[in-house]
Amino acid sequence: MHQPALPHLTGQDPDIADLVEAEARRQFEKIRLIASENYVSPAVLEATGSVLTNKYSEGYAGRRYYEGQQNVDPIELLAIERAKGLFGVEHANVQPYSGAPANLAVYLAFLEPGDTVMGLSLPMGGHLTHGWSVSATGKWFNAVRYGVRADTGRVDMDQVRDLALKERPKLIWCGGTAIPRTIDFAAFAEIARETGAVLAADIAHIAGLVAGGAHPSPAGHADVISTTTHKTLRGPRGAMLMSTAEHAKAVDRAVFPGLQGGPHDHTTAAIAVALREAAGPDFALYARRIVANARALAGALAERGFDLVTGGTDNHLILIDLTNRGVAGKPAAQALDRAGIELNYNTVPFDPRTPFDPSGLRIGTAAITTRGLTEKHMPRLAAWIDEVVGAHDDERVIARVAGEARDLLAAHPMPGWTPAP
Ligand code: DSN
Repeated sequence: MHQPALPHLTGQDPDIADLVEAEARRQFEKIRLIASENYVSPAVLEATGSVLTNKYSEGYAGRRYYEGQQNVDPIELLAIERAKGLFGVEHANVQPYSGAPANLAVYLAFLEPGDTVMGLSLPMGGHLTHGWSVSATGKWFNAVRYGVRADTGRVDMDQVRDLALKERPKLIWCGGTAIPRTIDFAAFAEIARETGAVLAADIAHIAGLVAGGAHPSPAGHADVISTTTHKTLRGPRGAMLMSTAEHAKAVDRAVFPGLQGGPHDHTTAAIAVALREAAGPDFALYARRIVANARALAGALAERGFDLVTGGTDNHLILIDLTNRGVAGKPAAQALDRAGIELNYNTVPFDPRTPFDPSGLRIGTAAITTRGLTEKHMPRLAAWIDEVVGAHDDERVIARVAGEARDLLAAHPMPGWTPAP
């Protein structure tokens, strides 16, 4: 049973309806550990599926290029006010379609083609749009990359400073997609100030933790903050850019008309709903539980001999280097998926293997925390991961674990869908 229900889809397009139903069941039955995913609330689903998808609203509230904005303007203004209140920022733009377009808008706001940008190298945990070579940001800008320390696996702040002093980037990114530790926004801000760079904090992964007070905030440190809205923040697929008042115009102009056309108003409404949820008292508890689960799972995995990058976690994310287990990330991730445990293979720092066949696994605890799993479940989860990684070609073990995982999750409701009685 979908909530909201899908009677028209089921009646009119059974092919798609069947696949949506199958996907809901898959999400219900799998232990979802992809660090960038979550389950949104029925209220967020309703807003996302509303008639707002029918509207065009190029421009900003009070300054649109289309008529009929009597309802869209207040929706977007509410989203903006909620973002500003939740993150303690002076300006918010809720129109970026997703994380990569949001980050591209940062380039457009602050850089000219060929200018120097500095970000965490992708295989060390950065993001494509922080200047990686295959991204437009690496092709159209002079990208220099910092890394993590070989001995700690943590961002090498000495290298960040030395590189910034040598290369004088116009823009410095902090944040990324596979960083298991707290980001020191104050230290990045000091380096940016010393070298005259704009500091952009990409908090896509940790936005929900920041909102819930479970991770320090970049507000007051970064000139601009970029985030998606669908990871730990538990909103719809979308993004936001936040900044100081000084940079508000540049950010807005870069998003529209610089990079995008009409905002996706249904997404804007769903972002507003998610931001209201994130401001509620339950969300701070949720954010703390995400971190508690990640710490408990990391501890249980380490006890079983897994080699964790940085030795553990401060946030929602765990990065496992499987080298000592004699199996690569991809076959391990595929076996775990068959065993009902969904995650992604990932590079680890200094990975001798390729990004498409790397040495690691990335785990995140946002979605399982939404399902109500707690620290007490983490040793069992670690045991399943251990068993499947050790027997990744033994389909009997894999099928047994898949059944056990299904049984565990049957007792934990999923927002947006319940199995037929
Ligand atoms: N693809 C996202 C992630 O999984 O981290 C980042 O864009």
